[in-house]
Amino acid sequence: FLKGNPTVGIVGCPFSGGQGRTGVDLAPNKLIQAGLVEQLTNLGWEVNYNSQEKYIDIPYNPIPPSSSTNQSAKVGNISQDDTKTIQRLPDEDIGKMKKPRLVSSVNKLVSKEVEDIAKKGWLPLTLGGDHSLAMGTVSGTKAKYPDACLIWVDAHADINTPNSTDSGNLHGCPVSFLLGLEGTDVAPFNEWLKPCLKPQEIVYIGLRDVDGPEKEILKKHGIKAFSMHHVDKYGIGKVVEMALDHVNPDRSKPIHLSYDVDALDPIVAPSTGTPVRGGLSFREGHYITEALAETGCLVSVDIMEVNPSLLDPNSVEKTVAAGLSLARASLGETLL
Ligand code: HAR
Ligand code: MN
Ligand code: MN
Ligand code: MN
Repeated sequence: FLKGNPTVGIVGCPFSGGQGRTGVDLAPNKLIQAGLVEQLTNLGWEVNYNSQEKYIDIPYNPIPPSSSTNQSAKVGNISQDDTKTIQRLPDEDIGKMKKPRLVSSVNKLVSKEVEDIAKKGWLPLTLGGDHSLAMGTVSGTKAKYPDACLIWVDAHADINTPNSTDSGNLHGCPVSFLLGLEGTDVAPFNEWLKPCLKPQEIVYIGLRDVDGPEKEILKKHGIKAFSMHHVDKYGIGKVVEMALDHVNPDRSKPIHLSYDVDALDPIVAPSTGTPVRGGLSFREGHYITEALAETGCLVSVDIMEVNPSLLDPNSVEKTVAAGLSLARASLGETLL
């Protein structure tokens, strides 16, 4: 699906507005500083990202001006004025949704950026940031590849609607917006985000913390999900095969991989906002990315929810290293 030399466009999204903890916005720069660009270059990819010193592509968190002036200053197609506009938005809750205007406006930019990169024939690699950003990444991928399927690797289903959410955190809701479920046709999201995904086009791997209303939604819409129970029962090789058979039986459709690092066991990726025990081992987690790389169908990848501000330096190092190796494996490291 990709055109010309294998080329990746990194979309750094230092965004934490879809949930309550700061620090997840530090992940893109942390991953870049830890060597992501060099590592992907060594795999034979041409790597595009914004500027030598300012890796952040999508600026915006309402950060104090002192620390942020330079960091949030430039980037991509987004001017400082856009950033200020976004930061100035009054952002009262709408119903139960927290920071709806911020989440919506940031995702609108992310969607455009991912779409632009995909339309060049490049692979967008989005570095979160929290998982609300998948509203933008998946809709951007779908704009270029309308028949793309979505493989969602996560401890959580992130399919709450604005009505069903208990926390009000929008990182628990992106999938419902992509599907256009009841309650998602609301401003400001419906001003730019149209339902772009069908229930049979998504499959989950790694679930183990799904809310009651989310289980109802999954059942009602017949959405395929492989929980940790299924990983134990069948083994990860069979699970990935069954997941692909469901969304991509002929291995002919483009694949968007949205990877929440909390799918990994907290022993492997401890520094994340909502860790849940009993997750994927290091190898199981990487096997998924390797198997998807092997299909030759991957067109877009998200690495989400690394939070370098949580726990001790050793935990942060492990989690960042896991984010890096998942990115490399997704981009074909083990095929070499
Ligand atoms: N289901 C819960 C909610 O809606 C928890 C959301 C999960 N957190 C994430 N997303 N990291 O995968 O708030
Ligand atoms: Mn750009
Ligand atoms: Mn998630
Ligand atoms: Mn999660």
